[in-house]
Amino acid sequence: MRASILGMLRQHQGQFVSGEEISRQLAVSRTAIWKHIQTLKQEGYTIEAHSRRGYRFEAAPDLLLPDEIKNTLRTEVLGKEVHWFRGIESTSNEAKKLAADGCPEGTLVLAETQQTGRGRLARGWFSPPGKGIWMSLVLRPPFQPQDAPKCTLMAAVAVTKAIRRTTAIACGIKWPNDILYQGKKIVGILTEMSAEMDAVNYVVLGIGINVNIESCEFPREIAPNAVSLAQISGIKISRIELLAAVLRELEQIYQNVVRCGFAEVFQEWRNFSVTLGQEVTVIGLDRQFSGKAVDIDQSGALLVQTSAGMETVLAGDVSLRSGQNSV
Ligand code: BT5
Repeated sequence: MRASILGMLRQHQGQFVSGEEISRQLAVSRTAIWKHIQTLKQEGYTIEAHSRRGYRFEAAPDLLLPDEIKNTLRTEVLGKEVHWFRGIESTSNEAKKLAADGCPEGTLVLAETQQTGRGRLARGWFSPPGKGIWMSLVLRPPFQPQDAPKCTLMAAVAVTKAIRRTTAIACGIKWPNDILYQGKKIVGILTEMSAEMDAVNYVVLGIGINVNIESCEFPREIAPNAVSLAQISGIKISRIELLAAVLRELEQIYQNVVRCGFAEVFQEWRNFSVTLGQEVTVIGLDRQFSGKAVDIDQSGALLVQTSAGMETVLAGDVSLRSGQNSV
């Protein structure tokens, strides 16, 4: 109901809409409207209330609120259920809880800030308030468990396309989970799953996008290798527009993957890759080696030509020896 009231006020931007009119159109009492308006104000909306003229929408807060998202989203499944937090430990932890409790596919968890945002291997993810998109999405794909890691490549392609479309920034993908601009990381992706032997229960896609972070705000240890979209473009970027674009791209690609498999994702991934064709150093859990990244295989693993032969890299960190990035 709150979203409908908001929608109605927005339609009449700059003008008052009487409580009576809202009450008639939405079949809700004037007391209930007043209560919804109070909640909207508490969330940070500026709405002028006048005893005779009614309510006038003035401004929305710069927050990724569910009511705002509903007005902007152009998807059928992704983001239809949204859980928003001003602050949370990690959106992926929350999404995993919701997924285990049976939430629908496409459930989206968003936070303005994360206290203990996570990267891979228990690394941290810097998530300052209001400056990024810190999101986790629950998928329930009809894949075999061994296909789930390919979701990282799928998400990387979707986010790259959304960023390019929304900001015209020519970012690229570093295998497996980073989106970079001129060697600096804009986006990190963390794919986690719960599965049985032959079926996936759920996949949680955790995506962190540095949107409006200033260069001086990054902690010293990550500053040399990190950048935000606003830094690159020189203007403040609308988080909500970018979020809508990410979900739309992701939904289209995901639906296509479910119908036809990952071949198209892999081809697009190759086109956006900044890793292929480069001399790389691979740092795995128990060993390190160097060679030329030549392709990805059917499972999404990176193929690296070394002096000793072809290596297949399923997990690990890759640094580009051109000095481009070693995050
Ligand atoms: C990743 O790990 O890149 C995956 C990051 C996923 C974050 C999202 S945010 C929403 C969701 N909820 C979570 O709790 N997590 C997900 P990895 O490849 O391991 O990279 C981690 C490394 O990136 C760190 O060790 C830092 O060096 C660097 N880093 C941390 N925060 C960064 C930031 N905001 N921008 C760029 N680099 C960062």
